[in-house]
Amino acid sequence: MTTVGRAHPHESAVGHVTGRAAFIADIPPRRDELVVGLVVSPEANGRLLHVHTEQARAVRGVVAILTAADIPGMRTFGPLVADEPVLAFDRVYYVGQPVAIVAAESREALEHARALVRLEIAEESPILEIDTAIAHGAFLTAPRRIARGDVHGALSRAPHVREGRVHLLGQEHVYLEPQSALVIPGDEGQLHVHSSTQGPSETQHVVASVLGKGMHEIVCSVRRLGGGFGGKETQANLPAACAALVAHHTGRAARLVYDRGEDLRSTGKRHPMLARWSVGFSDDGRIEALRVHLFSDGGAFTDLSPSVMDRAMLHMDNAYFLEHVEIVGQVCRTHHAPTTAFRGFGGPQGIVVIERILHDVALAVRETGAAAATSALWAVQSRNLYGAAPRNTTPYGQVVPENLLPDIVRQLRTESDFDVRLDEIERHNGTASRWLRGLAIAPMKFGISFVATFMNQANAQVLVYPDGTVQVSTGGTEMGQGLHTKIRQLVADVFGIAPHAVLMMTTSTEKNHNTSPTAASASTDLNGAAAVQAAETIRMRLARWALQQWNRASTDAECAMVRFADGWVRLDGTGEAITFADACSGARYSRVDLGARGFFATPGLSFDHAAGRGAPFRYFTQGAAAAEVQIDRITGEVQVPRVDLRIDIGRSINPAIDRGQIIGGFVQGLGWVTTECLVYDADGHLLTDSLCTYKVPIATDVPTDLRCVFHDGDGPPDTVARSKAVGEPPLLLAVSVFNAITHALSCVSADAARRLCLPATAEEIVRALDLADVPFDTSAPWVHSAHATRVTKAPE
Ligand code: MTE
Ligand code: LUZ
Ligand code: MOS
Repeated sequence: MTTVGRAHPHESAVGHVTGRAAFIADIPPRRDELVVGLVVSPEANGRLLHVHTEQARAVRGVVAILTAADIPGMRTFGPLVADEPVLAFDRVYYVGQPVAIVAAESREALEHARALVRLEIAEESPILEIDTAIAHGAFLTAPRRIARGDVHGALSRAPHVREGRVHLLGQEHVYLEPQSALVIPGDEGQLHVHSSTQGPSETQHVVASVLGKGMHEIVCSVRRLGGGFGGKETQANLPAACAALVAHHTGRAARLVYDRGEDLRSTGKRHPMLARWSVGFSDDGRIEALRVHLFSDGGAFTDLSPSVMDRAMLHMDNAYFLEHVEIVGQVCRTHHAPTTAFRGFGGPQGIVVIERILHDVALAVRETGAAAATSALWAVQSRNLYGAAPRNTTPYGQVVPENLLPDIVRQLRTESDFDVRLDEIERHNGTASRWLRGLAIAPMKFGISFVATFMNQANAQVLVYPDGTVQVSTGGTEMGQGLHTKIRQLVADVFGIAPHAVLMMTTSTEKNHNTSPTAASASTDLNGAAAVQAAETIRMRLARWALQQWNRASTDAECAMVRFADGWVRLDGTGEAITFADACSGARYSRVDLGARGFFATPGLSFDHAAGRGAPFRYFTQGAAAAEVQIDRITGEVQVPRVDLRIDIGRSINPAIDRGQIIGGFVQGLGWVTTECLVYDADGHLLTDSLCTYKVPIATDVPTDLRCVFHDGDGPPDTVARSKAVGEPPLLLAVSVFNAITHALSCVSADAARRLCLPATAEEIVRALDLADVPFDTSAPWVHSAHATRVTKAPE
């Protein structure tokens, strides 16, 4: 009996619900341990004139106060460009930027001293908006371009042309465990870093470079994360480096755990984006030419912004064939915390933009009377969907292999009863009801592989013990997504043993080095493949050993006849059999190596950044969603009574975990498109710095009727167990809810639909519906507003 394909519980399920699963803050303190906290900039922009620490140093129990001058190695770091200071030196660039580190014997001493550190800053006015950054020429990158065909010519030939723009806000990760690190000094200046990081190798690298040490002097371990969602792909590095600085200077263990408010204020979020477009289309809404200019808010430093922009541009096509197209993307520099990876990594922004463009086209088609009002959006979507060759190549030249989209969308329409419900909803909207309803589909395809080709690699270590039990270590980190459970199942199947005989060990750089962060949804594809490969090496050795015991030739062909199943090792077609455990102990006695390492590098990838062409993705996870919304016309409040999801994830390794990823990802996306609104004051202070003011979805926000179907498919032949990545793609399905809200507004007026920006908060909907006739002041500061007019003062 195989275990792959079964709904095994998450390896930490019991630990999570009982509270026994340990996070960084739960590791028992050592006797010499110091509590660490940061002093951060209260200003968004200015010259840092002086850091006054004398009074704070005098507090009893304070052991160290460190500033940039105390950094022995590199003062700046960054995954692509080392432009981010660990601690501010000559200037401050955002509210919440770390300036000094305080280490104390107790939390009381720490808080007392923190309040006494005084920062002297000569304030300057900050850039807080994409529009302002563009006006000032404040950019972190030069424009990048992906183009095909003759856009200029096609735009001038097109029967209709429209221009438009849409503004999307960011999103806070709200992982349950805030950023945390515990650093313990070891022999001869070595340091052991326990970090809640998605990228232990990068954390190791940053700590080493900041301390001026070799990477071999630093070990970074991660047992688990209390969620990451991209927010710990790079941004766990700064707190780890700060704790390491304390351990380095004091020789004592040092622990830094952000509180929620600090985490919300100091760490970067999803990239806000602004898109401007010109679209040329035929009478019936087929896109003939499209030019899009995307601007993202990269915050103060580069972080992963160029890669996020790449992925946004590479997902601008979403599910649609764009023959003549030009996509230009540029990252703006503002005085916010550096924006970073967040589930979808620019992909969600890219597809919201193209979906809005299709709405714009659909509304124009409706205005010309060329198509019936009913299903205008759906008609335009289907007219532009990727199809058979030649309508199946992306703007960057990669063919969409196994294009399942037409099939997925067709089945979704049937199972969601889409046409009938759409009719009924549009009829309803013609009545004078207080409730405005909407229904729309969003198709989705998400490219699997890191857009930086070199990152698509992984290694794994498998250790088999003489009692037939197995330990597996990979560079992949477990953040709740079920990676460890899936790898455990995969390895159990290689040996034909029960999953409980396999344990996933703490991720640590001393076992698996030079690894990529656990990200891009590809961790099972990468680490799972490496682990399977290592396990297969050992299985081969065991098969040879067994054949020798049975006095058989141990050729490759004979080895292939040895079966590992149900805890036994058997020779096909003979009665020869030995238990797996006996084989392991026997093989050890015969001095067979029962440990192996596996290495996997994704084959077949190529992407030329300069040309904007190539095949950056191994395959696409595809799906579609149909969402229904109901809007209160007076309050703007949105309810989501029903959602149908259909997604192709190949052959699921663990359907229970995958269902959890799909529903969890969808609901996280639902928050982004509806209620999660980041509000800053005019000086760049985050006003929504608690979960009272920043509204994430809770259980009661989950659609009442939420259906989730795995699209029937065989999966790609060359992925691990023919599975497909599942982590990020479902978040993109929540764009269906935004489409449904836009549809509802379009039943009132085309302008209302065109005004809507993201998130579609209640206030935003009321504003879009009718600027003149609303029961409250739409210039109120918390109305985030479509065309980027913005908050100028805090709500009273
Ligand atoms: N699921 C949980 N429970 N917690 C998380 O932090 N992160 C998401 C997704 N699902 C996340 C999650 C993100 S951003 C990614 S990239 C993938 O998991 C990473 O893991 P995978 O590659 O194993 O899918
Ligand atoms: N991280 C990264 C990612 O460095 N490159 C990517 O392409 C990516 N994609 C999704 C999430 N994280
Ligand atoms: Mo996920 S944004 O790739 O960590």
